[in-house]
Amino acid sequence: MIKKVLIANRGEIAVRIIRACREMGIETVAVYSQADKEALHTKLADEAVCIGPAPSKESYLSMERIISATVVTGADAIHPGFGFLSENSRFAQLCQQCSITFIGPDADVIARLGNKQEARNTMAAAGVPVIPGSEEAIYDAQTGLEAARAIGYPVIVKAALGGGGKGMRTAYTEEEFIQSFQTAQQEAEKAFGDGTMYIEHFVENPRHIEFQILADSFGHVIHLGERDCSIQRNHQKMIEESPSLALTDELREEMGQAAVRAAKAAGYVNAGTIEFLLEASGRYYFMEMNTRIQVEHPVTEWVTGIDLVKEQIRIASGKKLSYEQEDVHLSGHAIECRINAEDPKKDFRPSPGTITDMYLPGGKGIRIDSAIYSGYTIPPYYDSMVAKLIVWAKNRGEAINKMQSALGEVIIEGIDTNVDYQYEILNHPDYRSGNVDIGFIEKMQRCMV
Ligand code: MV4
Repeated sequence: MIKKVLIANRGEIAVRIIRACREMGIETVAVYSQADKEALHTKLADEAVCIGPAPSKESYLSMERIISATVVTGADAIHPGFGFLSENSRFAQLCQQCSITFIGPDADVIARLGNKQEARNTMAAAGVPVIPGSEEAIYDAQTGLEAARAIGYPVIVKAALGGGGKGMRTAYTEEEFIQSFQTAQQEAEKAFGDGTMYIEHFVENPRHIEFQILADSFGHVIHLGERDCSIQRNHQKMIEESPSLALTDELREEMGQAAVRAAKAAGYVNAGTIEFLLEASGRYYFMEMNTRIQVEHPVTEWVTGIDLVKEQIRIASGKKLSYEQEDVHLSGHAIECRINAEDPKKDFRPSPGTITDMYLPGGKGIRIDSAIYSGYTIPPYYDSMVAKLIVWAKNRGEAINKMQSALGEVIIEGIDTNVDYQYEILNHPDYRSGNVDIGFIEKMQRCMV
């Protein structure tokens, strides 16, 4: 039984987790940095513990400080949210050693899936389609060159410990390859302290489709359909939706089953996401698996009616899933826009500061997950995402109209936001017709300048 949860995060996701706990009758402990004394999560939790100065390294990324706060407050579990320590296998292991329930998968599963090259091989062995590529780790450019020749150009060189676009380079020719490999490897060594690389054929102009799964500790695994996350910029998603226009019911069924196989092959327990690249032809490939609750989880919650954070807590408490696959039906259409404190006119430069006045929309089919309020000062130390606006309607066209109407009502004074930019994306004929891939924003941006 989990009686008290420490939330090792901040911002809207911390608030989201506090709300789920409260509804379940579970006590909550917030941790906060000196920059977050006035943050909403600090105010909303039953208890709050200051864990250090503003920089994340000395607060939200400090395992010792977070574990200490857990022990001192007598919390029995930690929910890591996303980012920070959420996919850190050493942290999950530390929790286990301290008899604290980590609300997420086992440390060894996080570690195995965190190595993208190992994850790829695990999935291939389980019959999940992977992108043609190298089967073994590659440490030098010469070996890479031979692998690339066998795979066929264009190729992409990736860091085994990478993700989010770091330590990744494409090569269209042999001439280009050596340089690309070395640049990617240097970046990987700097970012992850590890130069283990692998190579894949480069899939051009795909969509990013990810499947939500839930897995309990009794071996039950279900999928909750997909999210189309193709609208992104520099590996930062901007708009996510469910279902995807690109999937037929047959393809959804097939990819969903592949996602379930993937989770089973990894020995996965808790909520997870299988990322796929989907070609226009309908061919799909496993890319990586995320072992955390994700920013865009609300679109899945709305089309399935399932509360993912509550399921995470139930699973971590050793309970069986509340749903079987037959209970899961996708209904209507949900879209999420991420509202960031940034200036799209200045290359999306972060725009922290004080919110002098604020009004957020509401009404039927509108959900706001945020941690901002009028008079709140957004600190400059953390992520620029300050709110998520999620809408639901019977179909995609109505959901787009509702989102535009809602974006039009948003007032956030005192800082710059991407709200008007989001509105423009939703106006774009290619977005409206669903004619998008992961290069959409880049192309739209080129047309604007
Ligand atoms: C790829 C790819 C094309 N082909 N792999 C981006 C981050 C990391 N998760 C893997 N990524 C990609 N891997 C092959 N073989 C294209 C990307 C990619 C991408 C993927 C999803 C969403 C946005 C993206 C933006 C640029 C590149």
